[in-house]
Amino acid sequence: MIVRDPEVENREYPFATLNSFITPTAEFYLRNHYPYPTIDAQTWRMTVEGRVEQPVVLGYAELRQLPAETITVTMECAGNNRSLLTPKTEGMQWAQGAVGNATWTGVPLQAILTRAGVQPDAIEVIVEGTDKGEIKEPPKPDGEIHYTRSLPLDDPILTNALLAYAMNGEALSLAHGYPLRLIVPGWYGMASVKWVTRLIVTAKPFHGYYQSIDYALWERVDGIPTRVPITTMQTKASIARPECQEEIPLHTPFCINGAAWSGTDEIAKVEISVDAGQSWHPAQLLGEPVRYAWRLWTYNAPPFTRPGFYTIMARATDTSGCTQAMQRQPDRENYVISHVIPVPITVQ
Ligand SMILES: Nc1nc2c(c(=O)[nH]1)N[C@H]1C(S)=C(S)[C@@H](COP(=O)(O)O)O[C@H]1N2
Ligand SMILES: [Mo]
Repeated sequence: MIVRDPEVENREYPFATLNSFITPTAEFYLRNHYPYPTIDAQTWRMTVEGRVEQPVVLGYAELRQLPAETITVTMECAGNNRSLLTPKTEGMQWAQGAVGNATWTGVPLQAILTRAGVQPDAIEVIVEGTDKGEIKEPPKPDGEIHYTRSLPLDDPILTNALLAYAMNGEALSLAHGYPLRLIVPGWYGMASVKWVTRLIVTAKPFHGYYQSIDYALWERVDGIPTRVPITTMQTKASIARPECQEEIPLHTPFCINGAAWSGTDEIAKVEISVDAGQSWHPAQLLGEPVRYAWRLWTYNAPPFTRPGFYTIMARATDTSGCTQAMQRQPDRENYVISHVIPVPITVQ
């Protein structure tokens, strides 16, 4: 694992080593804003409050007895690939490994909300984590805050959101949110709140720090830049090997491999270019499509016959026909990095 922060545990997967559909838990990236909270499963409770018919309080043992579901979900941090942006931007300087694919087991969020009974005027559910701390850079509220995000109640994604207590068939580790974390399939990782203690059903749009200041971006509405929370993962292919600056032997066939994912659709195709985007060739998609999970792919490249510097690229197209852009949209600032990223290699 590559460590990205000496103070709070933040580390990423060395993406070049990608070789399995499921990311082993020990290799799954970690994104933490605050030190780990102290959790005692005996006394831990999750409450459901706000615009509900009856507030609900659930303990760990009780939650684990409710009807459960298991889903395979690829989670990518909205800042993944940030270190490859020029000019440099603020934030954790992730390379390619702030992404992973795991199975998650838990109770559908919807089932818990139904149990509490959502009042007719409710529009969002706020999900609060136990972890807390002080924001360092302004604009910031005074004092400590908890990591908190909300989900709109009318978004179709709500029916797939899971309150998970297990990851890859084992009890969730503290680092990944023990005892309970939200998993929002198809959305960037910031929505999947760890160490969940409180669900607040609300009749007003939520504008917490991690909703409207951080993990938000500019979207043009009638031409006006408007602040909106980051949600759906954009369609993207990422090259594992060759790595940036890798040396490829002359006159030798070589393999290009990686993964591709999309928050809304399945991956329809991945195309490869070994000539800086002049010509594109289809990669082979491995395995079967799994909704909300990435698709591994591989491409057997013909040998280079002349030494020199080359640029390889991969671009994904999803089943609704959307292909990754070649250029970055500047409105996205330091988040949602989904344009085609060139990988320079040397052939000798
Ligand atoms: N409570 C809490 N939940 C959180 C975070 C956090 O710092 N605190 N980080 C979020 C972000 S930005 C990401 S990308 C994912 C990372 O999940 P992981 O550490 O299990 O990989 O958790 C999200 N949920
Ligand atoms: Mo993230």
